[in-house]
Parts: sequence; C-alpha cells; structure tokens
Amino acid sequence: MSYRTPEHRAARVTEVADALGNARRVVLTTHINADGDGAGCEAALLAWLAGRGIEARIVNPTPFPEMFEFLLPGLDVVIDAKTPAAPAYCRSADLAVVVDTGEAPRVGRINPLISELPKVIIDHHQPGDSPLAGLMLVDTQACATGELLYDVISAAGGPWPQPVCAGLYVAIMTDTGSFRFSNSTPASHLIAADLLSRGVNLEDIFERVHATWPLRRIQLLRATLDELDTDLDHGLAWVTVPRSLFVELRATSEDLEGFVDYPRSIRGVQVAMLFRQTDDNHTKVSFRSSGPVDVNALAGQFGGGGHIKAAGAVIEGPVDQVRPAVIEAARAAVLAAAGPAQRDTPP
Ligand SMILES: [Mn+2]
Repeated sequence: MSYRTPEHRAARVTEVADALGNARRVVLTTHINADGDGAGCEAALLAWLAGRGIEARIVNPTPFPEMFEFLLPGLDVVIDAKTPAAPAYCRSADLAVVVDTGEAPRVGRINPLISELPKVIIDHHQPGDSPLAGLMLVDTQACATGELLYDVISAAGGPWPQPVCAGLYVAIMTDTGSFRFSNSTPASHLIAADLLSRGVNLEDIFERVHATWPLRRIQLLRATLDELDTDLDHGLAWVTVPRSLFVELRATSEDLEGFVDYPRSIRGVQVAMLFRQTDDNHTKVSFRSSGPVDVNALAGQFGGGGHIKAAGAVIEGPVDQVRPAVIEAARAAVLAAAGPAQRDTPP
C-alpha cells in the first residue's frame, strides 16, 4: 500500500506548488495560538522554500509556540507582529501563505498586513463565515494541514531536508493526537512512514513535544482537574481552568494543550468541554466529541467553529455566566444526535 495525493485535490495541489515555487519573498502565518500543525507547517515551508532559494519569514498573530521552536533554524526567522519590522517585511513580500485556517478573524492582527498580498491558503477546517481570499487548498478530509503541505511538496518534487520532514511529522503527529484520533487515516500513517524513511528522529520529536512541559502546566492541570464536572446522563464532562492560578502562574493557552482530553477520556462521555475565562471578560470554550455530536455545529451556535470532532468558541461574558448556556446547548446536541428512541443507548 502506498500513498498518493487524493484525485479530488491533485489539480489544486499542483497550482499551489507552482504559486509557491514562483514566489521570491514569502510571509508565512497561521491562526492565533498556533498549534503543532500550524507551527510545524510554517517550519516545513520555511525550510522547503529556503531549499529552493526563496526567502520566507514567519509573522504570526501571537508568539510562535516555545515548544516548537526546535523546528526552526533560529528565532530570527520569526518577526514579531507588534514591531514595525512586520509591516515592513509584508510590504516587501510578494506572497502570503496562511496555514491551518482560512478565516480572516483567526489571523487577527496579521489580516491587515497581508490584505494587499496575493495569498495561498492551505487548511483542513470547515469553512466559516469570513473566509480569506486567495488560492485555496482546503480539504476537510485531510488529517492535518501538514498532509496537504506534504502533497504540495511531493508535487514539487521536494527537496526533503530534515527540517521539512520534522515540521510535517510534528504537524501530523500533533493534529492526530499521536495517531489516535478519528482523523488518523491510512494516509496519515503512510505519510508518517515516508517521513520516517527520510530520516525523521521519532524519539527525539516525541521527547521534545511531550516531555518538555514547564512545571506550571502540571500545576495548572492539577487545579483544573479539581474543577471537573459531569452530567453523565447526557454524556457530558467539562473542566474549568481556575483563572486566579492561570494568572498567578503566568500561564499561556499553550499550557492548556490536551487538558480537554481528560474529561473526554471518561467512559460514556460524548462531548467534553474546557472552559477558560480570559482577561478581557470573555470565555474560551474547547469542545471535543467522541460520539455522533458535531461540535463544529455546537461551537457555531456561539460564533465559533472548527472540526466535527474538535472545535472552539470565544463567548462574551464571565465563565459563570457563559457555562450554563453552553452546557444546556451541549445537552440538547447530545439528545438531538441520539434521537428520541436511542436516548439511553451508549455510544
Ligand atoms: Mn490543523
């Protein structure tokens, strides 16, 4: 069994490979609070473009995640969006590549900086209401944006230096929950196998991504799990990040990565949620589904979105006010997904 770029996206993949190959100076960006997929794709793109003699810089709406810095050749490839260097670089560029989102609000302060540039958008999220305009390689069937970028680099015939392979591997590994979520397909494994055969150091990557957390993350996890709540009659479990400790520890949203997997891991849970009140009187909610509930639609009721099995929303108001309404909506979504006759049937 070998991997081939799916037929339905092959033409667009070639177009994107050409657009990238013809650029001279490129701005790379991704969504607010970049994850392993966004950061991994940026690192892979940077190295791949460099291999073809094309200059690129990463200009993100929020800082490049510390835990993925090892994928970069140095921190000078990242430009802080809050400094004048960002608009200056964007003005001198001839292409912007947006990875792991296609939505203008998700790139935050970067949107006005790249509004005049031709854009390539590579993403695997369900399209939302405020799409960016450009050449779109968007496919929700891809396990990660890294899968689509792998297609693009394959179509271009490489090159495949180590940083390209490591970035793509991290993108796919993190978005599939280390190959255990339902988006992990034969394609995910075949691509991973190809990257391994090209020399990716699996043990080193796993160690860097999963065994280098700061102590504050574990302290925050302990306190967050203390706030676990459930409604198992309706297949719900949720946790709430204690705001005072989050502030006291100077934690970042990066520290919360994977917290929602704990309520999700309880037997009988169909929808898991993580609540966090932010400093500006908003509440962030992460949704995970391990049953038939489409949490992209559930998050959409609150102005958010994402994927069918993983989504998020930022809702106005303090957590005590927001949480009851979200839980009520989740309850309704579970009941609607089960249908009246199968209400008590386990998933
Ligand atoms: Mn992704």
